[in-house]
Amino acid sequence: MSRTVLITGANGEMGHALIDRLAQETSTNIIAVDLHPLDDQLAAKVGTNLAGDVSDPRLWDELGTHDIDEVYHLAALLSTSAERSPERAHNVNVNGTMGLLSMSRAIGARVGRPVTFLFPSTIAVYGLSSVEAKERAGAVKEDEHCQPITMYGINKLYCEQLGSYMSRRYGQLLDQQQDVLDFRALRFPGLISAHTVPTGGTSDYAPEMIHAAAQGKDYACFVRADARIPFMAMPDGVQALLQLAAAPRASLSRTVYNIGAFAPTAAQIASRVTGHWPSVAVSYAPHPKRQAIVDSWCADVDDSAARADWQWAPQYDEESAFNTYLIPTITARYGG
Ligand code: AKB
Repeated sequence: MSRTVLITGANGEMGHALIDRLAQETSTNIIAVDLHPLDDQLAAKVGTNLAGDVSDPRLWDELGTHDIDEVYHLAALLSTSAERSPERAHNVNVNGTMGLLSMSRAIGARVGRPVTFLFPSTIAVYGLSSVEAKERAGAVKEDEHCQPITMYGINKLYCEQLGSYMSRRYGQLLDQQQDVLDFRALRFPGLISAHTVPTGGTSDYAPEMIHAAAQGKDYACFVRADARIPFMAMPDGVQALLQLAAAPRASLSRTVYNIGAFAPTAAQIASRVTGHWPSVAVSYAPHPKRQAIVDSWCADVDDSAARADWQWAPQYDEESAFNTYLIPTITARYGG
């Protein structure tokens, strides 16, 4: 049976990876939305390609005419960008999400089955009050330490709750008669892709360092050597989204799940990088605001709920992420 999926933020890092993966399925019709026109190689892989702002009601109206089965709402202003333009972040991250949730429930009501809404949330929803508190907390569970200090974290935490509310209000959790929306969220760690370099995030130091080194460039890291947050290889991030989307609803004990893979310090990432590209130097020039953001995020996540409910297990740990995915693929990308 064929299905129609909507991907917002299609031009972003995860959009690229998700489209590459879904385009391999002949039964999937992809509607891609981004603020900017899609890259040519990406545009060739999607059925419908729309340029637009996710907070624009005209876009919701246009998308609402399609019989969409699944929404992957990837468009967002990430943590560093959101600190630079908090009002804009609120508009895109919150108003855009609310508009797409309402659009999804209207589609669900029209076609008579629930639209599955996949929401990428983040470790930015956590807010530890000090480095000592962060160390003490270790791997945090979903309901612990949810006191975000950034606009982005606040937006994402609120939208998790908004989506969960809408799912109860318009989904089978509350009323069998109104089963039109099925909201599911994943809290992603920092994602590292071998194909793209992120912009606007605060976990960007890891991918920036790796991609710089592969091009023979030194890197000045904007957080301290001892800064630690969880990371994940991009293929695992995409796999997690697809796996959660496909999980039987009855198996889900929550609407929001942590997922983890590995949690190195910046120094541990640097040591892998310089171990492989010894001519490259990594130095540390912490940026006070970005450092404070990373210090407030958890050092690691407890993802036992995802492991138990929908058998989440990352393919890549730190060793294999570097040795079998990142280093070989990035080396090939920059021509050895
Ligand atoms: C960011 O740094 O803002 C994102 C995230 C951790 O959600 N990569």
